Amino acid sequence: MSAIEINFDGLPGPTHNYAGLSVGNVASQSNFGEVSFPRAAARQGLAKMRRVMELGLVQGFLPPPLRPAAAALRPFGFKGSDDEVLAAAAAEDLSLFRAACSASSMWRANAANVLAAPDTTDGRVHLVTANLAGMLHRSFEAEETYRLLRRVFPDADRFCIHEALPSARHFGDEGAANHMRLAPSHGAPGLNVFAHGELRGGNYPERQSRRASQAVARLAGLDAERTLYALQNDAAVQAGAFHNDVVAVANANVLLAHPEAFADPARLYSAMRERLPNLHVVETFGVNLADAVSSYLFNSQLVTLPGGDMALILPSDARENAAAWSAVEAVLAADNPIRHAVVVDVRESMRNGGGPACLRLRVPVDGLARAGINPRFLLTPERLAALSQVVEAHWPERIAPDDLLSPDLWAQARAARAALEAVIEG
Ligand code: SUG
Repeated sequence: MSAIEINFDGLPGPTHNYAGLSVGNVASQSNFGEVSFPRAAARQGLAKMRRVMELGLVQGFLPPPLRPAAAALRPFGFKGSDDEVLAAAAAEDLSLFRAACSASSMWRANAANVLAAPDTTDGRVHLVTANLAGMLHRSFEAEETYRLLRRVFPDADRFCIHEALPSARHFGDEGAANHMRLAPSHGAPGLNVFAHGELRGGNYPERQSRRASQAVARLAGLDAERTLYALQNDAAVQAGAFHNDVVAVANANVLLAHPEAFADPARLYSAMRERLPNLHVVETFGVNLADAVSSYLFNSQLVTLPGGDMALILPSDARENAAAWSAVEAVLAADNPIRHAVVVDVRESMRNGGGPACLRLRVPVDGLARAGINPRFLLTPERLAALSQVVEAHWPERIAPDDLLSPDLWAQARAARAALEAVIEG
């Protein structure tokens, strides 16, 4: 059946800031304490969504949850009004408070694993909410993400939304950022490749556990014959590839991966070729892991355009890195379906380690499933314009680290959320 893929982008929230919360994420660590620009972050996110729509693709969006999240702090014993909870947490446990302020839900590749209908036992699209157990601030996202996904995909005949796995390190699950689907086309049965880490004693945590990926496959009823598990390369994780989508991206029958992305690439690619004979593994040369991590070349979105060609939607950082850009030119000149390079500026997100691919959750749907999506979360030019207006009116221009402590900022974030909800429901 003919199917398309819809990218649902996370809208960067009004508290977007640089609190250095993610160990192993080089950008997040190195920009700790910098001034952030939430309005610019949201503008950049919306401009990317607009650019993808201009390519002729259907575009969805996912709103941010309320931050600071007083609700996430209450289980730790903080009591009173929301402002009292926030003020007490800021005074008693600043790092916990900062975790509750993060706008990290913008990186919706980490919202859930998405399993395409042709691959699941019951023929529905399955979304398994990610527990994001590896990072405290990200673990706060799971519950609301689950509720949001139910709201966006309400048609239970077409979609099955799963709650997150238990939130424990042994079941760490980072969602679609560590999952790749390869298939002759979006509507055909495909091969699901789950990339995962393991405890190897490195300085940087390995966030995705194989056990979690296996549970995801089980929950969705994936055919074991069409499911592969691939260990991430230790060197890539320790170079800052905290998610596999920092070093690899797949679309339909194309895999673009850094040569050092996986622990045993030869074995993985031959297992993939056995199941998908027309697989293109696109090689890149001359981009070392440090360049891959700083340019986010592999964190591009690889999309199929309506005419059938593929385009890479790259961060401007890849355009500015000589090694990365020569690799892009070589990829475009080589014999593979990737024909276009589209450069987008998502610098505010990049400074926290999130490129174009991190910002979106891809959902493959046929016509009936598409009709079952809540249209309020699909973009039209009008809805995009309305979102832009809310951002211009309510998102703070800049946040310096101490601003997070200000009740005025908390009030502004609440007003922004109310205005956004009014647009969504309006
Ligand atoms: O989980 N950064 C995110 C970036 C996620 C990128 N997503 C994908 N690769 N799919 C993370 O490390 C930084 C927040 C801070 O430092 O305030 C942060 O959470």
